[in-house]
Amino acid sequence: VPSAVEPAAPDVGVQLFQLPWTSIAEECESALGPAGFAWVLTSPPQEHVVGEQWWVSYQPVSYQIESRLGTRAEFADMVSRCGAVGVDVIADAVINHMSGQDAPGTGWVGSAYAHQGYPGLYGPGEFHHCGLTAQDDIEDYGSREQVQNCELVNLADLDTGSPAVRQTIGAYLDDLLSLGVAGFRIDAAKHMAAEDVAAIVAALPEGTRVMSEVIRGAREPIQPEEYTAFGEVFEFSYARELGPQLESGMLYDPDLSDERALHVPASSAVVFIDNHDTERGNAPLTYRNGAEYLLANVLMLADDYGAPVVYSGYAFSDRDAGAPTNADGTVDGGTCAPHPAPDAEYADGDRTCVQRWAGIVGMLEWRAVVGDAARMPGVSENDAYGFEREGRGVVAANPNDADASVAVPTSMPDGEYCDVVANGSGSSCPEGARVRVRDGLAAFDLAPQQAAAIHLGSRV
Ligand code: ARE
Ligand code: CA
Repeated sequence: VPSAVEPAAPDVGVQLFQLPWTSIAEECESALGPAGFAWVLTSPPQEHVVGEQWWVSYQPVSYQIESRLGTRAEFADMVSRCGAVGVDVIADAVINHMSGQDAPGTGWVGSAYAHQGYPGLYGPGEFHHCGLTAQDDIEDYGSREQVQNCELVNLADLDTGSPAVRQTIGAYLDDLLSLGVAGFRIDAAKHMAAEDVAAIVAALPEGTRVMSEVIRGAREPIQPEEYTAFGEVFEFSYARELGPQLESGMLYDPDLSDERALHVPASSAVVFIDNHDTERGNAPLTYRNGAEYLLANVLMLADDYGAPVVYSGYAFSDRDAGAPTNADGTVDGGTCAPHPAPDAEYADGDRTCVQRWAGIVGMLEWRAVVGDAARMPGVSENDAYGFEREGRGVVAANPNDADASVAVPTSMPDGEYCDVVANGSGSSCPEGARVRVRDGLAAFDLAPQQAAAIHLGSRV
């Protein structure tokens, strides 16, 4: 690696969906830390209703940090072990609502609950009773009042305008911070008035990272921009814009100014190709798409917009199916071997382990090398497309079904460079993974649905 190339820590996260704390701790040490991931987003850590489905995690019944994913001690151990290898933990905070069961029951740790009663935590007076729809459920996303004060799929909707409720939520978040988490994904943030979330965030220590889930919806009154004053937001436009390009096989440059249309400013954005909802919904590309999914992730990781989060879950054919469990009902973390990457052949329940794919790990190295170098205008040629991050790296992708070549203008020095997507890093590069730069052009020969990337430090 030339001395001019000082790898910076890229702000790339990974969502390890429904992975138990003990497994995340091991993953931090063996994969995430070494690859340079800056943060890991966990599934919700609090006590939840009992059930086989993954989504029980999104139905809190108390704020005890104990769930199918692990105990409080395991959570704390994960945070400290991840921190020791430079990986922050972002916890998924479910604070808009509690559980969505009509009948009373007992939670995972034994806490009793009723639809709007959580002994010692919240009583009926601390919930919204919107009175706007027959069942108090959200029916019309065009109504701000319904979206924020009615129930999202029957989930008991907390009165987040109430100082007492805000304080109880704040105490839960403080408890997680006391265990060392760096910040929170705010689940269903759209369903809380931005001023309510702002007030809850204002009470947290300065520097706490906040990422609000506000799904951008056309013609909806509540937009992500309302939530950027106190943190980042997940920008759903990003994947929505890339998906159709990949489906049509025609990649083109985004708006290269700082302000992309229908996107929050880059510094406010967390971007992703899919997440646990969209892979079960209308995401055009998921782990099932193998090479094409990797290609999409490579383009996202090469881009200069937002903080990317790589998604890693488990294979499923039933939308509701939870991850495999142990005899005691806790989630089994599974293993990452022996799938070659990317591999679309998974059995239900297999972990996809996207964070370990050579192309993903290689792109983290690439991103560290390119740092904040400008994204240059791209070129499309023979149905392939590529662009340079000025003077530091070049990426190219062929989203089509036939071989394609593209020559991408670059100011990188002439020479042979290693494709870090194929090779997983710029070192010990086999002949077949090399790309030549000559006279200001990087020449890529790409197989169908192949992406490739070279950086200053990958010169052979
Ligand atoms: C489950 C059952 C329900 C049942 C409920 C209560 O599926 O039938 O009524 O339990 O018993 C997850 C699952 C749900 C699950 C829920 C609670 O996806 O199936 O319900 O957990 O266990 C909207 C929200 C957005 C939300 C998505 C799913 O705006 O915030 O819906 N996403 C988050 C999480 C989800 C989670 C929840 C919120 C709840 O990421 O995983 O639900 O905590 C347009 C709008 C969007 C809207 C979208 C879908 O695109 O613009 O705002 O997203 O439609 O309606
Ligand atoms: Ca609400």
